[in-house]
Amino acid sequence: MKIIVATGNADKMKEIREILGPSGFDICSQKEEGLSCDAEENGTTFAENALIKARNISGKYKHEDGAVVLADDSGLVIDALNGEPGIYSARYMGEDTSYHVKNAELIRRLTDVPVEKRTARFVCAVAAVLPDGREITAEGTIEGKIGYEERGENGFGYDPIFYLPDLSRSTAELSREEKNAISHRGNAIRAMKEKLDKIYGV
Ligand code: ITT
Repeated sequence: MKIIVATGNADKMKEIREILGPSGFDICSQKEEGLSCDAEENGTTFAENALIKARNISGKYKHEDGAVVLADDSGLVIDALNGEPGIYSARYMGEDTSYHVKNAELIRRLTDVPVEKRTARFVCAVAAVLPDGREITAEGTIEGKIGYEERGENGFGYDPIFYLPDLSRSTAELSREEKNAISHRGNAIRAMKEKLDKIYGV
């Protein structure tokens, strides 16, 4: 069975490929299939937005053999900012604003917030639309705290300010394998893979 990953984010695509690893599925990106998502992400939850993206690409894939279309909607939820940027994580301060600027602004907004109240989590909802139209979702999270400065060069997006107290490192200071083993995306994709393995007897 082919899995088409409905994301335009190359960093996410790379992580999803690594997390799925060698499997009974043939994994391709939407780009490799010449497809792109033009649906508005107007859902109110991560899961709704993941389903919107998966349905959009599934509706455009016309091959007889069919494919599972998998989409990831994710973001950073900061408790002291009432959950911001949340489902608006990619759009926060504008899609074209650099993450260096976005991260600096989030740190600035937390200036007076003490360490115990800087709790945050990355959330990832993964949705799959199967060739027969069935829809499945899975979710994963990772808990951490917003740091006082950017740290680390790995990962992408908000990783440099997402600090893991137990490891004394940001997720941008983890290796790819270390991040995937504990991340929101790792947890969500592994939960989804279990469901797909059951359905397809892989
Ligand atoms: P697609 O919709 O095409 O998949 P996107 O980047 O627009 O790509 P989202 O709407 O799901 O994806 O936005 C997720 C944003 O949340 C992403 O751009 C990052 O800013 C942030 N984010 C998600 N996972 C992250 C991670 O593992 N590390 C750092 N930031 C992350």
